[in-house]
Parts: sequence; C-alpha cells; structure tokens
Amino acid sequence: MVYIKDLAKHVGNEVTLKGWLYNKRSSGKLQFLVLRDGTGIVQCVVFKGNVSEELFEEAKRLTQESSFEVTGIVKKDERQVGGHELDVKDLKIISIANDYPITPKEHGIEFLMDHRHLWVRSRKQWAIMRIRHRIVKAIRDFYDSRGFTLFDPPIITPNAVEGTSTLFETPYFDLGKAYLTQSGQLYAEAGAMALGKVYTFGPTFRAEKSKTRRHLTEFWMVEPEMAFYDLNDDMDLAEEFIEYIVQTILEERKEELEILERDTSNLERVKRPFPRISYTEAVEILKKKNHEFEWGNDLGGADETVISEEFDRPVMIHRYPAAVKAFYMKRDPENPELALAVDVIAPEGYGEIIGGSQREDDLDELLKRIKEHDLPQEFFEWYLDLRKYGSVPHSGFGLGLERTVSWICGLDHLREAIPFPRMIYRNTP
Ligand code: NSS
Repeated sequence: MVYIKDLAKHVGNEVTLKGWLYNKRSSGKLQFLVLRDGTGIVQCVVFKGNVSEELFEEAKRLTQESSFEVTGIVKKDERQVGGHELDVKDLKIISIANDYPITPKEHGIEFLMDHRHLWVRSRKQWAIMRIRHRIVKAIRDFYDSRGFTLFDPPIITPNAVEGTSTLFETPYFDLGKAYLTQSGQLYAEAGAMALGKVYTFGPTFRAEKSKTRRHLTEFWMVEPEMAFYDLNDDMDLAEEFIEYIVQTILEERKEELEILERDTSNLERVKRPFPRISYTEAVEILKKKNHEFEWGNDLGGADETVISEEFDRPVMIHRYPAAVKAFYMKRDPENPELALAVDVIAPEGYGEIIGGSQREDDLDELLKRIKEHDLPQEFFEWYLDLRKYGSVPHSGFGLGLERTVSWICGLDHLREAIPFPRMIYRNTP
C-alpha cells in the first residue's frame, strides 16, 4: 500500500491507495473521485473507456466519506491538489457511508462541535492537527537538545498552584479531596533541584467559569524549570523557544498554513530579540492610547491586545504588581511591591501565551506568602524543603499549547486547537 504523501516517488507506476471519498463530481464518461487517506488528498479519475462497465457503475455508489481501495497509474499534474492524479484501473468499496452529516455546505459551530469526531476529517482540521503535532515535536526537540530532562509531574494533586478559584475537585478514598493539577510547576521545581534543567509537558486543568475564546478547562502546558536562572535568563529562554517553534512551523508546515490561509508575514517577523517592557510601561502605553486602566490591576485579554498592537512581534511584559500574581513568585529586590514575573503576549490579538517568573527561594519569605494566600501549609511542606536544603535562585515558565496552536494557525477560538476540547459548556464528544 502506498500513501498519498509519497506519490511523487511513484509517477508512471501502478499503485494501490486506501482511504475515504472526500468529494466527487462526474461528467458523462468521467468520474472524478477525490480520495483522502490521512496523509493528503488526490483526484482519482475513472474513465469509462479504461474500466469495465461494472466497475464504472460501482464507483457511482461511492458517497462522501465512504471508504475504498483504488488502484491506478500515478500521473504528475501540477494543476491538481498535491500535484498528482490517479488514472483508475481498479476500485474496491470497503464501506458505504450513508448520509454523512457534515456536507460541503456551511454548518453552525455548535453542530460542528457536536460532530467533532467527524469534523476532524475535514481539510482545515487536518491541517490544524498536523501543525499541533509538529509544534509538540518542536517543543520536545527544543528542550531535549538543550540539556533538559523531561520530568513528569502528577495530575492528581493535594493542593492548588494557580489560585483556588479554578480547581477541579475529586473525592480521593480515605484521604478526602484531591484536585486535578493546574500546573506541574511546583514538582518541576523539585526536578530542577535534582536535574538542573527540566521540563514538564502534559494536560493541565482549570475550572474556568469564563466562556472566552482563550480558555479551555483542559489544556496542555509545557513548563521548563531551571536552577540558577534569574528572570532575565528566563526571558532569554522564552524568546528563543518561541522563535524556534514559529520558524520550525514556517519551514515544515507550509502546505498546512496555506490550507488555513494563514498570512505568514506576521509569523516570519517572530525573531529575537522580542521587546521587553515592564508592567508599569505597559500601563503607560494603555494610558497614552486612552484605554482605561488602573495601575495595580491584572492585565486582561483586551488590555493585552491594545498593548500588543504597538509591536510587530511577541512582547514580554515583566515585573507585575505582586498582589495580582501567584504566591511562589520572588519579589523584585528593587521594589518589593513587584513580582519578578513575565508574561509573553502574542501578536494579532492572541493574548498571553506564556506566564513565568523567578521563584521565591527564601524560606521565610515563602512561608509568609503561603500564609498571606491562605494556603494549607501542611501540603506545601515538601515544597518548603526545597528552600531548606540547598536553595538556589531558579526560574521557569509555562507555555499554553492550544494558545500557541491557535495563534500560529490564525484560529479565532481555542476549541479548534485540540482534538476534543473541554469547556464550561462542553465535555462531549
Ligand atoms: O497560569 S499561567 O499563566 N502560569 C502557570 O501556570 C505557571 N505555573 C507556569 C510556570 O511558571 N511554570 O499559565 C501559563 C500558560 C498561559 O500563559 C496560557 O498560555 C496557558 O498556560 N493557559 C491556558 N490555556 C488555555 N486555557 C486556559 N484556561 C489556560 N490558562 C492558562
């Protein structure tokens, strides 16, 4: 069996392809069957003069998404999708699809989401999934080739990392309650003290009650954590990382970006150095643009969009008011009102894709924060141990995979950036 992506190697030869009918049209003696096999699509031409009467009639039975096997001669044809065409000699139906619900006409988004298990067969979703996969590989390659060790954190955890308002709770035997992890970070910190540079990469969960295009309740996050890195080192790594992902996709997923009609000129500019501005400077930009905002508040999606419009590539905003940030962030020694935090905001209104910080490495300071945030100290004893036994400055960040996919693909909602999205109003299919 040959795959459509490899047809260039078979020009002039007879091959057998297996797949599904994507589309068809016919005119008299000709039937044009568009076959997709998961690796690409190709037009198969059934000419009445080339095949038996029975076969010509059999081909007519094929409906959208019916599965079949087809044998024919590969012809080079630049005008066709994929650059090839198949001259059909033989054809076998595997299974006829009756009334496939997703037709080439327009469907509403809720209908498509209800049929997500079938919708993923369509061309655009195919392109998104292939880009997602390539981004995941780029992420792994990036860290694996820079001395990082993959360090898998647990998903069932006893405590919150990113505030208590978005925790998914589950009963846990005799131990009472457990929570689905919001972030692997605290465990990554233990890993960094053991292995120097680590990364976690897996699903994370937030009971987000907001119904925005930027929030899922289950999303994937990659979190590098590095011993002896300060906030600047953290930002250096973040920009190198984002540049690597974007440039890799531009090189390796051209066809998919074309299918998505992505304007890639904005992505081509994603090169280091990225602008770095403080939170206070960001607030000044908002003021200058007459966008209402008060110093001290957290930046919301709309604020981020206004700020990002000032720049032609991702912008790093650092040193936020500590009051709006997580308990584990180190305070700025030059102004303890500020946390040594950084958010990276994607261009084109895609908002925050990275959140990170230098971590509080002083035992007493950290204890104070845990109390201020009203967190149960007993669950953080192990985390405090990291400050008792050879504490070192360290930093890290988390990049949201679906936000990154959505930005690179130019999607208008995160729900298409993951095979089966989970949101406040949807946990099916
Ligand atoms: O809350 S974050 O800003 N930061 C953390 O979780 C840190 N513990 C990471 C770290 O320093 N190791 O989330 C990080 C990123 C954020 O920038 C988004 O890109 C993504 O995770 N994120 C989300 N994506 C989709 N849906 C939701 N609800 C979501 N929340 C965060």
